[in-house]
Amino acid sequence: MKQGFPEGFLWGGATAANQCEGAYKEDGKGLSTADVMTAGEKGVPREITKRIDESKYYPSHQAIDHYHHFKEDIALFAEMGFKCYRFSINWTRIFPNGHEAEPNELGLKHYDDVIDTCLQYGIEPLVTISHFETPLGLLQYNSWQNRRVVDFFLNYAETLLKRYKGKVKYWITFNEINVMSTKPWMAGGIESNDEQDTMTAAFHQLLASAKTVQMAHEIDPQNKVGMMYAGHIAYPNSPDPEDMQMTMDFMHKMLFYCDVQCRGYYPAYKLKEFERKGIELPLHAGDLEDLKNGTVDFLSYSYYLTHVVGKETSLDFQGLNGVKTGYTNPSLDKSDWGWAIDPKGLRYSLNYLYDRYQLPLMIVENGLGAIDTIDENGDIHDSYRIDYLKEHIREMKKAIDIDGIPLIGYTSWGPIDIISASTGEMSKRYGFIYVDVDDNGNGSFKRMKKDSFYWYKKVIESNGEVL
Ligand code: BGP
Repeated sequence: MKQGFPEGFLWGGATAANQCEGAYKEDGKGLSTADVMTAGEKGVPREITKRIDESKYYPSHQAIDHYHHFKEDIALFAEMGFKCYRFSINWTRIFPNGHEAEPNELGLKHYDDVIDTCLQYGIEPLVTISHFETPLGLLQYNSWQNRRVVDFFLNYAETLLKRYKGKVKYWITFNEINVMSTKPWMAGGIESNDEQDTMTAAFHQLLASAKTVQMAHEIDPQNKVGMMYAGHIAYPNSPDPEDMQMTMDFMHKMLFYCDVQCRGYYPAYKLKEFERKGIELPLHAGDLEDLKNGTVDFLSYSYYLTHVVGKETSLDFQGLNGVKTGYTNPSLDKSDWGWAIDPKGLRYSLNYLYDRYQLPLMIVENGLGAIDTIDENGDIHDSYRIDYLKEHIREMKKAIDIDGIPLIGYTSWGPIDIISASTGEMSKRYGFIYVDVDDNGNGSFKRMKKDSFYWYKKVIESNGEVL
């Protein structure tokens, strides 16, 4: 039986429009929630303001100016041998306020050029339709708490599916759709501490996703549409069954998003929770059929770290909805930003998710945010990033060779340095390519190849054999 990564494995990298494009008001683009969020205390974007405070620096306003550098950047990705480039289309470039009937042609033209540039190099575009870029214009409707936003999203998705029919075959509806439960202001632009509001918004996104899957298959049967999960995988802090129960509760808080999109219905544990809490799903006639008929073709997820959950766990990582969790795992090292480094956990997560859903899997974010320095010769020796990625790719290979997991692709996060979502910083660098811009947006924007650029090129050339 053939060992190793399958022929046609989609090696590549992933970005998000709001974290790389900049040009936040160019060519008719409207404001998205990412454009009015600053890095709050401890560098975490907080509530969304309705306007821009001219005295502040907003990372998304220029980011690394990928909007004007995309040809150069994609050429560098092609030099590494990319088979796939995951990027998001910024909703507000296409519908500036989110609710217009007709699209902004200049916005569509930009992504025509990005997609054509990918295809020119034989790179498969993997388009994230919504990646934390909710139009500010939708806040007047209370954003995703309002069912009308489902229709606005479907109009946007249909515009893309028809415009790029035959050019884009791989789609993701929402980036890390479960982040609606952990950082709703980032995932959907809603500002509410009421769980009913959050679960209503989550339902509307899940419904929008399911209807988009059906539409994508009608428009082009070749379309493959995936869901995307922020892979919050956890271990119990001790063999105490109570810690195991807490770990399962932690996992369930976000796995239900995957259950709905991969199985087509809300799981019993979630419906029982809703009953206990008096939470009502805002169902209309036909919704449950839409969920059932709109299950995804593949499950994609981001994998950076694993959690430890239990009665005694430290609160390094703010408890998610009261569940005690933390990055403090004594058997794991941490990144410069305190994220547990757990390559073996990646193989565990692949098995866990495949066992649960029996769908093709794709890792669409994995990477090490680190401090990079340029030496006296102008070189960037990021051996720590090579080590991180090498170990994670080794575990992916075991998942394929030993566990028989149908892994179809790997797009590492930030193939080029881009803005960190959780901190708003440039200094948390992920790329194989360094970009000369600092945390305040100052620099030459020059692109420079790190050691990992040459290393990843060899990995792809050998289809994962040379690590
Ligand atoms: C994920 C997001 C990405 C990216 C990544 C890295 O949650 O989908 O957009 O930001 O996290 O995290 P950070 O940028 O905070 O280091």
